[in-house]
Amino acid sequence: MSETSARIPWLILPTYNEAENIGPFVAAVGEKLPAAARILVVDDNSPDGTGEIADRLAAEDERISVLHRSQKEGLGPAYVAGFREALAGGAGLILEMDSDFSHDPAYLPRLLEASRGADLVIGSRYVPGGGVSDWGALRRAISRGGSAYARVVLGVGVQDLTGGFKCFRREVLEAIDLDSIRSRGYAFQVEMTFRAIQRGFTVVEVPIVFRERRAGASKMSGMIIAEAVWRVPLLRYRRGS
Ligand SMILES: Nc1nc2c(ncn2[C@@H]2O[C@H](COP(=O)(O)OP(=O)(O)OP(=O)(O)O)[C@@H](O)[C@H]2O)c(=O)[nH]1
Ligand SMILES: [Mg+2]
Repeated sequence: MSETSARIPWLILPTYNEAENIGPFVAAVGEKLPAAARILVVDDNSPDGTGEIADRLAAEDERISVLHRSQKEGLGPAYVAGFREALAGGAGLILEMDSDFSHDPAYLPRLLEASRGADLVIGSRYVPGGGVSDWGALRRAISRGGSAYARVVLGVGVQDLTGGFKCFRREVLEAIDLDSIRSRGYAFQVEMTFRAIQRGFTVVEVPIVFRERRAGASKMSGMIIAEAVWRVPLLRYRRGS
C-alpha cells in the first residue's frame, strides 16, 4: 500500500434523528476532507427519516455510504459497526464526530494533520485553546467533572476523555478487540481512548471549541451518565483484548 492510500480517511457519522442536520453536515464535512476520503453514515433506523435522506445523498456522491441498523442501541454499537466497515474497506485513518454541528468540520484538517504524529488524535475541549461555547454551568460541570473523574480513576493524562471528535490510525482499531466493547454512551469514548493507551498507542489532544447542536434534540440521558459512572472503574480491570 502506498503512503497516500495507507492514509485514506473514513469519517464515521452516527445518526439518530438528525434529519435537519445530516444534509448540510455531510456537505460541510465533504468540503474539509481530502478528495479520496469516505463518509459513512451509521443510522439506527431513525423515525424522522434520516436514513432515507442519507441514502439519497449516497446515491448522488460515491464518497458517501450508509450503514442501516435496525434499532437504536446507543453510540457505542453504532461506532463499532462503522469501524468494522471502515477497516474492511481499507481505511488508513478512521475519524469519528457528532453529526449535529457540535463538532466544527473546520477542525478536520487539523485532526488529520496531527494524526501524522500520533496514533490517536482527540479534539479536546479541555486543553488551552479549547472550550465549550454555549453550555450552561450545569452541563459544563457534568462534562468537566466526568472527564476529571475518568482521568483520576483510570490514571491517564488525557484531559478530554468523554469527547467524540477523534481520529484513530487503523492499527489502533485493529489492536482493540471490538467484540468486547460493551459501552454505549459517553463511556464508549472513555473506553476507546483507555484501550488505546493500554495497548501503548500515542495520544495527542488538539484544541476544539464545542458548540450546541444546530437542530434536533439531544440524546443525552441520565442513563448515559450513570453508565459512565459505573463502567469507567471496570475498564481498569479488563484487558484490552
Ligand atoms: N446511530 C446512532 N447514533 C446516535 C445514537 N445516539 C446518539 N447518536 C448520534 O451521536 C451523535 C451525538 O449524540 P447527541 O444526541 O448529539 O448527544 P450529545 O452530543 O451527547 O448531546 P447534545 O450535545 O445535547 O447534542 C449525534 O450525531 C447523534 O445523532 C444511537 O443510539 N445510534
Ligand atoms: Mg450532540
